[in-house]
Amino acid sequence: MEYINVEQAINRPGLRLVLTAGVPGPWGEAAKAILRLKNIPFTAVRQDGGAENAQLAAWTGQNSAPVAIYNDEAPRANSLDILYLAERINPLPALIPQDIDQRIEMFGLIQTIIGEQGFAWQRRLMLLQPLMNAPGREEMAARLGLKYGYTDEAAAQAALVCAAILTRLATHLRQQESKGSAYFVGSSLSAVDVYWANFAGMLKPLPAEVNPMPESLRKSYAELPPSLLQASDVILLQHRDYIYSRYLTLPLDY
Ligand SMILES: N[C@@H](CCC(=O)N[C@@H](CS)C(=O)NCC(=O)O)C(=O)O
Repeated sequence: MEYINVEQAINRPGLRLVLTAGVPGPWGEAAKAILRLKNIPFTAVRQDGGAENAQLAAWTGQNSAPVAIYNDEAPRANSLDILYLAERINPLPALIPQDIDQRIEMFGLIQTIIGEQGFAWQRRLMLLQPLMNAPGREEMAARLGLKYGYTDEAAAQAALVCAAILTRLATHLRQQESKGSAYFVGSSLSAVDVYWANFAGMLKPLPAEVNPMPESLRKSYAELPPSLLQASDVILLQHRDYIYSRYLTLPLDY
């Protein structure tokens, strides 16, 4: 993926999307997938994972990715704000259900996958644990740990929280399957399908042929404790593979 830097991006018109370069950050991958599904063009702007990203902080008030900046509107650093922006720029295909009950169901599921303390948040605490005292990684790990609430106690709990979430997501998909639907909500694609497809990589990354992520990162993702392996119902990855095959673009490009 070609990136411009923050300085080049600030005065550009249109949609700029700040993304972590070189790794498949699930929040960023999901934001890209949503924009691509809707055929919304964007300029990719570089963020360096775990680094200070001082210019990004000065521009957007925070230094994580993704951030969407649309013309001269305020930067959107929350994934759901980015989703709503995408729905506004191009309403079709709609990824937020019209039906209010389905909408409530969908946002609850999304928050459980991508939100603070959700699946990905907890999984990140697990991935940070071996880095906290790793030689040469201390500065990055300390920065990420501080930002995302790392404590040894939280990391020790994280696998069980993740497992409980995965079990619930799998139950949900099984219930949908019994009604003849391959989707999380109702009988068609919604944003939660796109999020889960992109976040399932934190359980099992897509293979190297379509996802050339750094080997060290792939190795750390592969070390799953028994509680997570047990909670990993095959339907979770079958859903991911189905959504990629029908709606999303491979190989990943970051
Ligand atoms: N608030 C964000 C989540 C942002 C987030 O967790 N970003 C991570 C993705 S791995 C990140 O940028 N990590 C690298 C860093 O903080 O430098 C959202 O709702 O989209």
